[in-house]
Amino acid sequence: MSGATRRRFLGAGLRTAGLLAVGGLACDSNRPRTGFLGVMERVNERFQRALFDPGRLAPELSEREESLPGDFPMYRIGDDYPAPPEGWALRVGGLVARPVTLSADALARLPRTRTRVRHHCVEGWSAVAAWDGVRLSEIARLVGPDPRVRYVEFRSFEPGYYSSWDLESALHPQTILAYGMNGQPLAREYGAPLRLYSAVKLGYKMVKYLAEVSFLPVRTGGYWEDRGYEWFAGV
Ligand SMILES: Nc1nc2c(c(=O)[nH]1)N[C@H]1C(S)=C(S)[C@@H](COP(=O)(O)O)O[C@H]1N2
Ligand SMILES: [Mo]
Repeated sequence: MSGATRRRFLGAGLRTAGLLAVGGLACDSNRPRTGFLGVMERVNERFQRALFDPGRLAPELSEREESLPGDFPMYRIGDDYPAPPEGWALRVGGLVARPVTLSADALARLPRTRTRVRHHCVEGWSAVAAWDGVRLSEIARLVGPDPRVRYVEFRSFEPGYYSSWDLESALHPQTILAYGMNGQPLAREYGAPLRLYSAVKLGYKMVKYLAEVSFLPVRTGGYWEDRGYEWFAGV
């Protein structure tokens, strides 16, 4: 078995374990991270963190492989697309040396990158788009996380939606804050003015309608994670 195949094989096994845990959560949905399941979830994080190779890049696809307009599903918890609050700007903070607030203009002035990789939703669909934005590692460089930081939390201005990531996945070169899609400004449906996008996580980890990024020493949860979905959710 090649390293990559073995990694995928183990990942699938761990994800199956995660799904079994989801079944069990229905009994105890108020306290999904305590007791036996909480312990299992921590073990899972340890395994997946050890398996994650921060230097391994997901294949960048060609323009020919982009999903046709209209074929990239819009998946969301709400019935409508939330509008950004007046004077929207991204807050970046937590345990950092230099917290900042970045307007759309300030973000556009930071080094720009494009990533075109396959998106995988836990529901089973996948699609491809080209995403333009700023690497999260660039944002980290700006704010200077404390050495104790191990997690990054992403909060949406869509009420209730958030997620938290391991630091290594957040700093992966194909993890970006995206403000453009397929050469156009990001549309409302896909998370305007700014969303998280990454080659290394499942869809539900990619918070749309971003309001705040926090570098933290402790792990928090997420909208779907708090409902029993696997926390690490690597691809
Ligand atoms: N704010 C917010 N972010 C979100 C969601 C959501 O409902 N609200 N859905 C997640 C899920 S499950 C997926 S698969 C992707 C879908 O992104 P898309 O609508 O651009 O396809 O966004 C993720 N980020
Ligand atoms: Mo999803």
